[in-house]
Amino acid sequence: VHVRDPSKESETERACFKYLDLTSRSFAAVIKELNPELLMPICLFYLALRGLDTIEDDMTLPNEKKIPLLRNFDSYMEIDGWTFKDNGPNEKDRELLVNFDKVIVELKRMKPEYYAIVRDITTKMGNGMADYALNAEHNANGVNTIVDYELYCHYVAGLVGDGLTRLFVEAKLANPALLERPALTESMGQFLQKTNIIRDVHEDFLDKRRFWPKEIWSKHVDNWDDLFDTSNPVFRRKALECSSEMVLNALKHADECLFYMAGIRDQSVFNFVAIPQSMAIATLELVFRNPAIFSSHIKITKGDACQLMNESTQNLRVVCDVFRRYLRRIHKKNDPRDPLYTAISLQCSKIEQFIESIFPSQ
Ligand code: PS7
Ligand code: MN
Ligand code: MN
Ligand code: MN
Ligand code: MN
Ligand code: MN
Repeated sequence: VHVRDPSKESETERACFKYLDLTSRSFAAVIKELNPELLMPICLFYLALRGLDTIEDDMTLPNEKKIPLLRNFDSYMEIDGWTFKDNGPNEKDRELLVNFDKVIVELKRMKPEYYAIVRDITTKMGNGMADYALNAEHNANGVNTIVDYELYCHYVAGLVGDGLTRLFVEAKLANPALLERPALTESMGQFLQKTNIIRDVHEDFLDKRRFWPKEIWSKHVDNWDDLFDTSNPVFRRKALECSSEMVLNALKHADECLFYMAGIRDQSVFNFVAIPQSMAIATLELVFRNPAIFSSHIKITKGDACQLMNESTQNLRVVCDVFRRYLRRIHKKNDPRDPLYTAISLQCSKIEQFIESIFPSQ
């Protein structure tokens, strides 16, 4: 196992690891365990995208400032000494942008093949975030159709998957055939991002941001705010039914995620991709038919996270067992009074059968 030696690192390299720790909850640990060939490139890829997301998430920045920053971020990250100090005081990741010049020094030291991938994804994500911010201004701060919802998830997560897959293949740590199956990569990002959007619905509501598509919620309530009116029992039931539809929509990516992971050839890369996916299926089970999502920020327990870490650092069979376990729990929690009861039940069976076909439980 590879261990970092901070005494052999440059000052800017140490700074990058410091901002990685400061800005990420779950990713810091898995990035630091990566194969040394990809450790620094993926750390820098993460910091570039985290910088972009810190601008996107800052609701104190007016769109006339935010949009050009997002669109030009790929050029700014090539300017020696560039920093950004205008994030609102509450923006938890503002320190990263205040010290971004140190990240830029390291970006310039990357292998050109890796840097080209990082730059390409940063360009595309920044423009996608800008399109969304502009569009939100005209649509009561949110997305309308399921197509728009999935396009947003593509910009902020599908593209990350694309960049990571190209890095894995370039480093010869994944099967190049993955590059010919972009739908599998897209599902990896969509599954993580959709789960995050379902779980964070209350936090985003407080920030006046809405990612749940109107095409879904309007089938359940007339006004978006009704979902958060926990004093009304009818709205409480409607909100749960609406969240069931969001969970069902996310579940359609699960089988392709398992398929993608079969293409990974390096243990450290496997751990890096499998841990977030296991956390996502467990989070999906936690949010399913859980009214607390509309009034608080919920998270899986430390104990469960710990067990998932151990299980996801073994092999695909064990990760499939994790998926099977949480799918059975979703299946059991499903309520016959839910209008989507049958659809959810069928979807769970379908994924369980897919797992059975690759790893029969004899
Ligand atoms: C480059 C490792 C592995 C093929 C910063 C990993 C926010 C869910 O709600 O902070 O803002 O607090 O928990 C990560 C596919 C992206 C998608 C995306 C970059 C998986 C900026 C992660 C992560 C592709 C946009 C969680 C998508 O953020 O959310 C690297 C394969 C960043 C991955 C955002 C979200 C990540 C996310 P919140 P988080
Ligand atoms: Mn964001
Ligand atoms: Mn964010
Ligand atoms: Mn957030
Ligand atoms: Mn979120
Ligand atoms: Mn969050």
